[in-house]
Amino acid sequence: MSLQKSLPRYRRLSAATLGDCGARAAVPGYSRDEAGAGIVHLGLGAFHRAHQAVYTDSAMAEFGGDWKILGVSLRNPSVRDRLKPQNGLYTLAEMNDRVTNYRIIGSIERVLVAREDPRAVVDAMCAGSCRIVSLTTTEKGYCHDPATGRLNAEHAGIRHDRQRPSHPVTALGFITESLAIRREKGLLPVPTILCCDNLPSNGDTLRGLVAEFAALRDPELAAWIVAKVPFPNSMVDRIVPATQPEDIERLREVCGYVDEGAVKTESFSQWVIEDRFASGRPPWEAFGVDMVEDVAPFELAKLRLLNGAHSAIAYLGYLAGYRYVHEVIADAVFRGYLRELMREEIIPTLAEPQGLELAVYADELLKRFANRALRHKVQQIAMDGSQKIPQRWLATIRERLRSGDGIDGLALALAGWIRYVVGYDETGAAIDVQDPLADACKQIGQASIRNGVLDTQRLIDGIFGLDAIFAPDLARHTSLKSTLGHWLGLMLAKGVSSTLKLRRSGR
Ligand code: CS2
Repeated sequence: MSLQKSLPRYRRLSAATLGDCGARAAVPGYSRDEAGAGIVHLGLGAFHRAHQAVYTDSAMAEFGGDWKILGVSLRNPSVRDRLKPQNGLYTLAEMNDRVTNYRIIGSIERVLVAREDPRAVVDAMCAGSCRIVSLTTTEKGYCHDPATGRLNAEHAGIRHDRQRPSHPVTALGFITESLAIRREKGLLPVPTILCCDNLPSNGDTLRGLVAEFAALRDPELAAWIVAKVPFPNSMVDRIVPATQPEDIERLREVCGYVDEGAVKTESFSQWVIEDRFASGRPPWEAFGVDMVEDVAPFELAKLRLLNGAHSAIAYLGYLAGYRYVHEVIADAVFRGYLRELMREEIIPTLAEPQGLELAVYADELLKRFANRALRHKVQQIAMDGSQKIPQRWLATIRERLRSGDGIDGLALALAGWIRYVVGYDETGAAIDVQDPLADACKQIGQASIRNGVLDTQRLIDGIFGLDAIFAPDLARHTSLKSTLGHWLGLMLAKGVSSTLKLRRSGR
């Protein structure tokens, strides 16, 4: 008997096999063929599939409605290639240290790849059925300067979209082109543009960027967009590590089918949205979504505490030799540092959101980070730090410096990022730094070597010269720079773990 014949054959998840696949996983509780599409989503990564698509799946199961999602990958065809043979179906694995629950999600109708056919995406965004355009393109997808929140007019994608507005490549280009067509032809309904990325005041920021970009083409279009199209702010929260081949393998073993589009996540999920929709929305609030008037307190708490701690874990943890978030949290010295960072430096800058006690929230975060089943790689969080640290750390640092409060722990994290982006670790091995500014940072690192030794003040001055990240008030702040110099010097001399231990014993 050949090996091929002796192996059990596994079916691939699809509309045709759904009935059989559902033996071990929950299946969509509605007829997918009867539901129409109502949402176009730009940036169909794992996060969207583990968050908004799940809430929308629940809403359609309970209340019906034409809210299926037309997913758009802006560049990479990989999600489309995985989901197409599965008719858009995929499995959500919710994992904690004891159990994993599997559920098949049916809310994605199909996937378009913008780079292959940009006009098909514009048409979908202009369709009468499209009532919401939502986005998770990650921080760098907004083509802006994180230090100011303003458009980066020199961005290659923006330059392209100005020259060829009918065939855009950026999210800003697609939104502007589709709204220009709606305005010109009087096409209804007016869609709501719902930003779901971890940006400060994400809806307002996106509206400002779209208006800036549209004004380059036609100031009246920009004014129309600002007057007519709502861009509610939202706070999204769910930890979604990238799916690994072993996750797909495990799903096959447990559930008995192959799913190339599976995503894994924790059981926790949160979504807070400002309830300003022009043309309806799914009844998400029936599934735990908070519809509020003002998202700001929730969003600041989440960005500064969860994402701020996450980035500290990523850079300091990586340098200390850890590869997964749960490993960093299992180290008592790191845990102590993070707890203190949140309680002593971050929480005092925050207004308490209604119904959320921040000290309890911070402790809960440490428990979420300790989830071993997720195997969340620190390198995933470390990615694109230049786009993340302004809202995660720098805003907090600025506020504390203004009010004369200490920034010791935050400066240590920032020193960790600077140490990391230089591009080699504590053993001298190269770090795979994934960041739009990776080359610039590496060059600054190299230019800071004097007689074979890294000159920390030169390095700090060079990095603070990156004005897309550091506004002039921080770049000029001498005491911040000297605190950073202290931590960087210690990290280079003794390593990150010893630096954290020395700091603890000195307190
Ligand atoms: C993480 C976030 O990769 C990162 O930068 O900090 O993706 C984080 O897991 C989510 O924001 C959690 O809601």
